[in-house]
Amino acid sequence: MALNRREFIQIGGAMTAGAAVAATGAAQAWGLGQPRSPAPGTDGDTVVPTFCELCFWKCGVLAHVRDGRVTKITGNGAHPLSRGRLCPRGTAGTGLLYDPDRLTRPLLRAEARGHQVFREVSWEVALDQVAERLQALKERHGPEALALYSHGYGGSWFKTLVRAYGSANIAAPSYAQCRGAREVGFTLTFGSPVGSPECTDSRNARVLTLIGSHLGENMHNTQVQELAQALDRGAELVVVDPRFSTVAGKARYWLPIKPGTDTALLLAWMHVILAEGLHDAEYLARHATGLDELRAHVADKTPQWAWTRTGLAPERIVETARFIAGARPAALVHPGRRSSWYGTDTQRSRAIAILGALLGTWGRRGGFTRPAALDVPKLELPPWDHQPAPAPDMPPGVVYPFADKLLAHGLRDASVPGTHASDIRAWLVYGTNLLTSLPHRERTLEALRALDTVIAVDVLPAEITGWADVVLPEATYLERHDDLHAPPFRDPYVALRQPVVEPAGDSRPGWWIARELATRLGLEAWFPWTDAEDYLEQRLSLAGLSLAELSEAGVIEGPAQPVYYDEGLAPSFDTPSGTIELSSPQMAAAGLHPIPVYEPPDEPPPGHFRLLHGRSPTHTFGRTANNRVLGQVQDDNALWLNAQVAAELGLDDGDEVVLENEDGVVEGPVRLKATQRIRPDCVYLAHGFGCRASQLTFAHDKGADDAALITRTPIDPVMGGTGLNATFVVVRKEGRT
Ligand code: MGD
Ligand code: SF4
Repeated sequence: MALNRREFIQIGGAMTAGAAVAATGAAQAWGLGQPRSPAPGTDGDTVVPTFCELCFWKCGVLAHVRDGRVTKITGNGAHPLSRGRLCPRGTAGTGLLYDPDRLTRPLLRAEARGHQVFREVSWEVALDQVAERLQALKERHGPEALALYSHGYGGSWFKTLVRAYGSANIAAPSYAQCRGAREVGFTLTFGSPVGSPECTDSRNARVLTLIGSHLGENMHNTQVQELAQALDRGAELVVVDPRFSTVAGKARYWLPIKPGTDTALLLAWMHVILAEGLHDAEYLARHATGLDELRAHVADKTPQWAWTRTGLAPERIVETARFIAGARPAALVHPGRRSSWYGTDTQRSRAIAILGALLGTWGRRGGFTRPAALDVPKLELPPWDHQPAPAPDMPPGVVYPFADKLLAHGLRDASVPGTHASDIRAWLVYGTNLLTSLPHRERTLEALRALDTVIAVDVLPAEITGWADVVLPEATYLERHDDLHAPPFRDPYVALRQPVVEPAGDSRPGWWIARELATRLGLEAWFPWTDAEDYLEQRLSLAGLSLAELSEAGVIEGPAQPVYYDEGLAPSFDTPSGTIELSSPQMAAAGLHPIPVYEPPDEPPPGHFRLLHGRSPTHTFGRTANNRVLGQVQDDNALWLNAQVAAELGLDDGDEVVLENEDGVVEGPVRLKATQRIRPDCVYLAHGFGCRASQLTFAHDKGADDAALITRTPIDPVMGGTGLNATFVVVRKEGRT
């Protein structure tokens, strides 16, 4: 049974007695106890530094507060990721903070799951319920029957809770549905992943090649700033995309490649570079192995060979190969971010990495930096006292040999009765709307109907919360502390998330919720602190820092360090051979192609288009769709279709159309954007719209949801990622069949 779009959550019932736990003294409890004085030059505003959560980049922000309300949010000049500037979403945090639809009270399901009726309860009742359910689950089925889905920085508290409880079944869609294939491909090649924030050195690139990476629409603040800096300095762009993206408009070369054929182009580029001796022979001789095998492998991957596959003229392939190689090593071939495209994605990412190696870009200025993090040790915790069973995220008898994190869709499949021997019976869902982030929506619904227990921790009544038995309302990032952020980055730093204003209603910080649950479950030993400030103080003291100094500036930078191999940093590659592995013995040992092989994607059936999807600069997946500030800029998506094809189908720009996939799933209506900026064989949607949750009163029913149409996903044999660009659809005017 598909969920009816009109189905909704009725939140009813009065708050029970005792709901206002800790209503007195709340300022102290939530970390707002310190007096703050007005910031100079702000007309009386108090300015509090913290870091953003509108996406996962974690830029430093300055929240301006007056009379207990946030009036505006600006970039923290001291923070290495923002350097005083934010992207449009970062400035719109108030749209989340003051969203009238926010979850502000704990909720208990009042009727059977699927009826979507809740009653408000006190925190004691809600937390007792969760603890009782989890205790009973452990006794009956063992701790591994619990899966945690967690996406977002506040999830760290719940990861500790679930590990302490005894389950390692922890996953996020950011791996198998996003950058997992990229990280595995780069790790197989160089011994380390690209990471987040990416270790790309765009700002120093002379030629920057973007393969399906729509920087500027895909808005990661630092990356966009660095792209602008590079362009200012005269850098040139090569953009490979079936769509004339915004950044393609700034490129020297736009290569409108046939979707799914990028590996053919990459192999042909390698062919030209090696045949013409344009590679960095000295760098490869010092650092790489497998060059002879690679040379033999690409000998017949000529530009003519690639032409028939990619649709790109051979002369253009030769010209761009020479152009890119002419700038080496300042010739970054960008690794992209969401790499979950065709189920052949680790091999494509390997091909990008190998091309980068031929150009000598890894560890070189204008290529990739090799940063290290500031050393901020973690608190010592007791060992996890339970030996977790083998993860059930792969189907029985199937192994994806290089899957180094759990597969979110695999845990979902293990929650559908009868599919796996080792069943998952309960989900704790933190900050991820699985109905739109996982493909095969029907299967997710099947799991949600079958599970014994579903608990959601969220800030908004997203669709997933409508399926929960208990909904725990979290305070937003502007109302809470979280763990310290000290990632590897060119400028090493540690940043603090701290509350700026009081939590709305009876929402609570994640650290408090997780700790309360731990106490009820007898797991306090993994939470050896009284509150977040105590935790942060203890952790900072291990690094010789204090919370007082960090809360003042929001960020502390460490000493500058060398980040390039030829400028003082010793090269090291954490592969089995200790070299860059152009041909991968690890892959060969696992029975996989040691050098990427081009595998053609399926062709669309007659009358069908390949469905492509990407990002909008003012939104992050579905998490910002209800943000009324951002909605003023964009509140829905449009379906891009080639203008000539639209005319042939009798469709006009602005028409309302619907899409239907090969399995008969219909999505829309959605506005048509008839444009010459896309190839005739594909259509394009920005992801994150078409919201089905009626309680999100602003976003509900606006635009179309690409995820609902994804019912066929080739699986990457290397690491188990889902190919999300393998859907074919027909497009027709609404009402017409
Ligand atoms: P969202 O869909 O934005 O992202 O997938 P998700 O992580 O599921 O859902 C975010 C949820 O977090 C919402 O319910 C929101 O209300 C809640 N939330 C926001 N802030 C907070 C907070 O501070 N605390 C708590 N507790 N909750 C919060 C993203 C995933 O999707 C990713 S990373 C990628 S790259 C993939 N992209 C993608 C795609 O482009 N197309 C399709 N079809 N599927 C995709 N799946 C993947
Ligand atoms: Fe916030 Fe934008 Fe930075 Fe993401 S890129 S953390 S939304 S300011």
